[in-house]
Amino acid sequence: MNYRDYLSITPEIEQAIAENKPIVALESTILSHGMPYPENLEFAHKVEEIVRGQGAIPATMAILDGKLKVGLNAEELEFMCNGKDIAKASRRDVAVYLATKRPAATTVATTMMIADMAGIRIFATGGIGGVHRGAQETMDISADLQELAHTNVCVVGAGCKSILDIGLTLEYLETFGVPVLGYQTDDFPAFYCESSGFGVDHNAKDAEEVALIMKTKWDLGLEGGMLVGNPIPHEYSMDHKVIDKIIEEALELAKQQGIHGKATTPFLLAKIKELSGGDSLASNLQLAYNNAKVASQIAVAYAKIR
Ligand code: PSU
Ligand code: MN
Repeated sequence: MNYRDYLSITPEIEQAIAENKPIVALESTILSHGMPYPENLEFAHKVEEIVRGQGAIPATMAILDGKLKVGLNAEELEFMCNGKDIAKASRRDVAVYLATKRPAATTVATTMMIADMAGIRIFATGGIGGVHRGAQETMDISADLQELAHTNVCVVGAGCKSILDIGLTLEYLETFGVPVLGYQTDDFPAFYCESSGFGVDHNAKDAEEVALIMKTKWDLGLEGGMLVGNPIPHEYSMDHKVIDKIIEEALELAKQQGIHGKATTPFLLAKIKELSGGDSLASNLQLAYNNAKVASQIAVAYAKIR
């Protein structure tokens, strides 16, 4: 068997791949471990509608029934949003969950992996994982960053949350040769906030420019992904001071409770939501919709020139 035997691609997406139509990969960890039910289900459908509205085809990924699923039907989306015991699959977990047929949600890393296997080059997410604060001691660095280093997929996200050390995350991406573009901004976005105070390599003026940079990179045989930092729309951007205080509190709770490993990110996300009384969820939804829109525009532009 080879990797293709593990892929289960919907007929619509299979045809779109064959005809070089624009496709946007979407992750499922944001559904299973990043948002409460039923808001996550409403989000899952709406984000797919936004992609379609821009003339692209959505491909939400998951690991189900021992298959790498590319595109989920309504029943599968419902399961990813409300099912019991859904694991979180990063790169190291993929073989385990396939072989043991355990249902699992895909992170940025595994969504990139599956997209690459299927030949999908653009992916919209909320925010990426990165170098955690205190990583000098804990060595907690998300596998998302190594995936960006090696896998040829362009990820559109609202930067990363300041649960991470944003400066070190950007240093890591530089070391591994990952282009970091701002989408119509000079400043790397900080998820809930439009800006982080850290600069990007290049301010991309539009979707066509991002698509051309993707094509040029891969024409050159430069392996690895790209990160497009797309800021949260101004009207939904949260106050730095407010969100930073909440994040500090969440980090302190994680420390007190001895949370570590793959539980860290979901724990922090849930606490932030709890402590912010739902404001952060509203912002999270809006930034993810905006990423889906921009990623779709990039996918349309890329399909024209690839
Ligand atoms: N950051 C968020 N929301 C998320 C995640 C990260 O603001 O939903 C999810 C993504 O799926 C990301 C994963 O790929 O968490 C990273 O987990 P870890 O830090 O364990 O690698
Ligand atoms: Mn980690």
